[in-house]
Amino acid sequence: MTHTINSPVAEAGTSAVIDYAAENQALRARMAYMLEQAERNHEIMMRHQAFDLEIVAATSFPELIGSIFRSLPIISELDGVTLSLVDEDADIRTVMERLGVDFSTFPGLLFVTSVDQLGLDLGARTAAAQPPRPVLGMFDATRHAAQFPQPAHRLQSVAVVPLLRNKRIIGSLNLGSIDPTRFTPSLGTDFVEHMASIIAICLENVISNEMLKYIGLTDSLTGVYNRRYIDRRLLEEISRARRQNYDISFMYIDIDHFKRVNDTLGHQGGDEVLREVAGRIKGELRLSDALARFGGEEFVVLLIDADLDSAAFVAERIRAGIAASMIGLPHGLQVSITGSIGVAALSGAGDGTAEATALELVAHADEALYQAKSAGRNRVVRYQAQ
Ligand code: GH3
Ligand code: MG
Ligand code: MG
Repeated sequence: MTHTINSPVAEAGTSAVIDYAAENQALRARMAYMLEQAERNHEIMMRHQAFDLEIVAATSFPELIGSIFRSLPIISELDGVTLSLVDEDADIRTVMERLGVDFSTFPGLLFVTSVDQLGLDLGARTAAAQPPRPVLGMFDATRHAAQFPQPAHRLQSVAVVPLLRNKRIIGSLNLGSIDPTRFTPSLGTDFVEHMASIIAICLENVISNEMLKYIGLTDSLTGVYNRRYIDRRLLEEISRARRQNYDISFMYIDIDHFKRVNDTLGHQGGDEVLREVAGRIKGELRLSDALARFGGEEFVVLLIDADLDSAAFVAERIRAGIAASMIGLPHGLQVSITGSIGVAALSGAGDGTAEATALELVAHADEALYQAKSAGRNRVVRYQAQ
């Protein structure tokens, strides 16, 4: 059905013929398109909400980073996602490594030592300066080499989004697409900024949690584990050793005549010696072994999958290492140190609770240490059941 009507155009002097059926069809198509868009937007929003929940729930650094790299490219349909973290003194990196984070599993995680390396437009950085905005535009292999060192795809456009916490720049979220129109300088950035703000909060949260965890488990003087860590680890390892039927051994190391060291070198000199001894012990151990300072000038080592013979062998190496050379101190001072070591082992099965077994193992090593002291110091004694 075709009608002639006076349309605004017609008022201008011409008349238009409107095909209602065609108009109807066009409107329907438009409606269907809008519905499709609305559904798509809704779906994107739902995916992002699920992503937000996922990253907020992450309790550890690797879990958070893993979630970001796994989920973000999918939900945001991106072809490259990397994360740069500002880590001035490599504290974050060091602590995460000490906590066992394997960085090789996160090739997209990049560390920089200063905010200037993030590729953001920092402008005049006065105290009142506005926080930097995301930088969107064409991908440039030279300019973006730092943010995308090994892009898996031929990126065409990128967004470098600052990660801000209380106006402090903690890093940047780097998004890449093979679509040249995906990130253009004129594009609104509310959405990526919102996403970056959630990621920044989660990052700061897990990083401070991991730092606290680390501080709670390490000895601040020497950087080796503390007693709390070993107490916990011993229980885990005893249970595992029983399930998997292997031996674990325990070493109690005490520096000989340490009071004299303190008396002659002062407490600070004594502290220096403790750090050096911790380093020498560590140098003789495997990655799976755990070294802790139990307090004072006493160290313990938990050896995994080591029977009494092999533990005594390692102990002898440690003893020799401590005594081998003088320890250098500031002002050209040098001191010669020895240590006594008691070793005990727990073989295979065994009964009793893990707690009772742990106490017994430590007590046995302590008893052997006592014998080493009585027998003249600077020696290794193995615990022998009476
Ligand atoms: P022994 O050969 O019998 O082990 O003799 P010792 O002098 O080492 O005896 P003991 O274990 O009783 O002395 C430990 C000393 O370690 C006492 C204390 O002054 C000192 N000490 C404990 N904690 C620290 C510390 O954190 N730093 C320093 N510098 N000294 C410490
Ligand atoms: Mg002692
Ligand atoms: Mg001592």
